[in-house]
Amino acid sequence: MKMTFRWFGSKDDSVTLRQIRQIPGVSGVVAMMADIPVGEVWPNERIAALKKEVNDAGLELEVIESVNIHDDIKTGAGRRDYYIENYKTTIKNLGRYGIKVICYNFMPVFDWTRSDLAKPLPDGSTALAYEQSRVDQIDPEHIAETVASGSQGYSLPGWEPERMARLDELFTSYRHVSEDDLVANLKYFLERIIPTCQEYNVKMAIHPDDPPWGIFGLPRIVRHAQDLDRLLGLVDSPYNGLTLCSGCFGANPANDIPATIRRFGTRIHFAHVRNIKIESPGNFHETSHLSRDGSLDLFEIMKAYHDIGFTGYIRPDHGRMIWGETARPGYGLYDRALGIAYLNGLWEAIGKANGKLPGAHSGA
Ligand code: DNO
Repeated sequence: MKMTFRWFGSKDDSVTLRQIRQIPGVSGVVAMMADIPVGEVWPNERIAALKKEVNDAGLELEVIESVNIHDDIKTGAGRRDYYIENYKTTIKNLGRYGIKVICYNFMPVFDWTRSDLAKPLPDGSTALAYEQSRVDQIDPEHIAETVASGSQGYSLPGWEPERMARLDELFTSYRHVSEDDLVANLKYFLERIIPTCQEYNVKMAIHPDDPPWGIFGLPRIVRHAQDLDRLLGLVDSPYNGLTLCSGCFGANPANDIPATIRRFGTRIHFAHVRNIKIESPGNFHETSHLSRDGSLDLFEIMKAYHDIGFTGYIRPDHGRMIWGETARPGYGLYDRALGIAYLNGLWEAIGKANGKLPGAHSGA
């Protein structure tokens, strides 16, 4: 596996490349370009500059999270072919600069959703939380304000202000989009981009819906293992793969993460590994990565990756805010660095117990 760390860019992240370089075992960062409007082409010069900046800091840039999908592609609206052509150009441009994996999602209107971005935990830290009854009370058209009020002034991935400003219009555009339509629109998109991915050796890795159930009456199609089967079958190519996010997919206790890893093995290109505490159905909060702090068994998850000989990219995921850090919710330095140390420790121990050399630093 290759251990990575999500980074939002020097202008938009409280964490520096220099700090990331000092976390043991990290090979590279997972980056994005939040200022490029969804649907526009990512220009070569911008990609070249980002790559240089990351490489100059002694880190690799091989994964992008995310190149977001324009809502016209998801709804199948008039301009989808135009946006698909732009997406193909972005894939080509990224491929030319050595990007190997693009993480994306196909969630209508909203990316990830939480009811609280700073829930106090008993140890004095804060974490992201989801409480169904609170989400049910939120007027979806005002959710952007709720989210912004807890975001510490940082932009939040997937909550682009220009999209949030036209939520009314977005909701209307999905009014007649059923789940089957959404699946058909994903197929239409994948059929057109996967040949380009193959040509430029860039693997697509879809992120599950977060949380993995329906919200605000919108269609959702990446919620459980049957959904993953269906979507991998839409275009049966290694370039059509998964980002398996343990904390997101695992919020539904029926989703067995180690079993999912063993089942989809080589189609998982990117692993997000984190823990959550499920309080009751539909209610959870995030925790430290440690197994005993949450509901997921991180040892079993890392063992499953080890057993399948995982050579893809992995990153710790949302961390708590600890030690007085002020940062983008979920994306501070300290708790994610602790997460990496723990994941590397599990990986080394599992490898040695299996009689194999640790592979944490050896790359793909
Ligand atoms: C939230 C992230 C998501 C994820 C996208 C992938 O913290 O896990 O925003 O990056 O859903 O497209």
